[in-house]
Amino acid sequence: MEKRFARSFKKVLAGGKVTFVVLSVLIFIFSSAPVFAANPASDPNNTGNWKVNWTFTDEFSGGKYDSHRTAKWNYLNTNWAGRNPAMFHENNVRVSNGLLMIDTINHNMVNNGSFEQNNLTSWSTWGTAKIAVGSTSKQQKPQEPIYRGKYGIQLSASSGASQYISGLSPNTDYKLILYGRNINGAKISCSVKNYGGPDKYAGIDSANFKLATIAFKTGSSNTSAHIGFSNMHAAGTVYIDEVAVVKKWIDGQEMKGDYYYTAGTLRSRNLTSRGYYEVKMKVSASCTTSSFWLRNPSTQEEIDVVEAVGRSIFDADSRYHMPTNLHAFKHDLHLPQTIDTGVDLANGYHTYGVEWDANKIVYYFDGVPKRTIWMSSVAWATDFSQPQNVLIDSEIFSWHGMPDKGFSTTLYVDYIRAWTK
Ligand SMILES: [Ca+2]
Ligand SMILES: [Ca+2]
Repeated sequence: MEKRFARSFKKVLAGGKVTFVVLSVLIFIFSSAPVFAANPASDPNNTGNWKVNWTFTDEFSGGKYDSHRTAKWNYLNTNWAGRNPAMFHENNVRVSNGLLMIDTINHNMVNNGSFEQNNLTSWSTWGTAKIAVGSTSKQQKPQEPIYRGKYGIQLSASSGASQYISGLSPNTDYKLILYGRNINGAKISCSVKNYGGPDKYAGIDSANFKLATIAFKTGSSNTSAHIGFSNMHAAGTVYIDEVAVVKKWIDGQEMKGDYYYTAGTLRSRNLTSRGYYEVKMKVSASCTTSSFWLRNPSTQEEIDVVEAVGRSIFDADSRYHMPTNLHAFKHDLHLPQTIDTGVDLANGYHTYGVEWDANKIVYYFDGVPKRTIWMSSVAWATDFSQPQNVLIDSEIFSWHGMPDKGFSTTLYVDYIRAWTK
């Protein structure tokens, strides 16, 4: 034992050269760490003389340059409340322990209200009620049998469905919302009863999906309500989807229209231009999106660096995918391309970057270039000389699935960094 130790010790002494190399490597690693942090992945040696642009850079660590909710970021999007049915909410954007966290929460009090369980569990039905199956296409048409996701409910003549909703707060404003369409002589009636006030009704008579809303306020001691919908006529077919009971006000913000989730966003207050932009984040392990992009607020050109879906309900491989895109909406130009990263993006932190210059747009994953769009190949390339906002958010893409009642998820962001010249 002793002998072996002595021999090893001698080896170390004799290996002075080796020690020198090891030390040099260590010194290089430690000394180069801040250099890497200060340079864009597109130019690690900074031959282009890039500078960190602190207006769009945030480590979310509470330091000098972290000004979440102040000079740097809006926590709401001034001209967009969020993709329905998820409404951006200030409280869904949090910062602690060096991380930005964006929550997405389903506030629906209805069980199986989107029918995405592919059954009628939790519903009492009469007549002939059954599951309707849709296409999960990205742009669902109003004349499809479902409104969002993949499933809805279909009612034949003189049929209906109802559900007792429990867990409501007394003396509180709620609304029932649902989408319906009726064909071949059918007619839709929906109702809210037993909530502590008079029975309330609304109707839909439309061949395309249309929103119905019934506002109601629970009584001073009522914590439940009875909701229902039916095909009143002895003919035709009714399709219903997206049934929700949601508080009118959630933490001081009114839930408008058909919104019943809350989600979050950060949007830079200032416009930026060409440069290298990067986010380091852990994608939400759900069917919601984790997105980082740039966009011109008036002319609407958009560089989507990533719109990741950590766990699509309809696509098991979504967890590996980094969907990128380039949009010039006013010219209907869209250049989507999905990068297969080969790793589960919801399992850890990864960097997603874009180099935006006059000649090209290059998408990076973990510091490696993965896709290049040459401006010379793009119609309307000059539009991408316009300044853009930097944005991050979480949305519901219904074509990746509709999470059920009680759903809550979080997107974790370590930093957003920007370099410009
Ligand atoms: Ca549905
Ligand atoms: Ca951080």
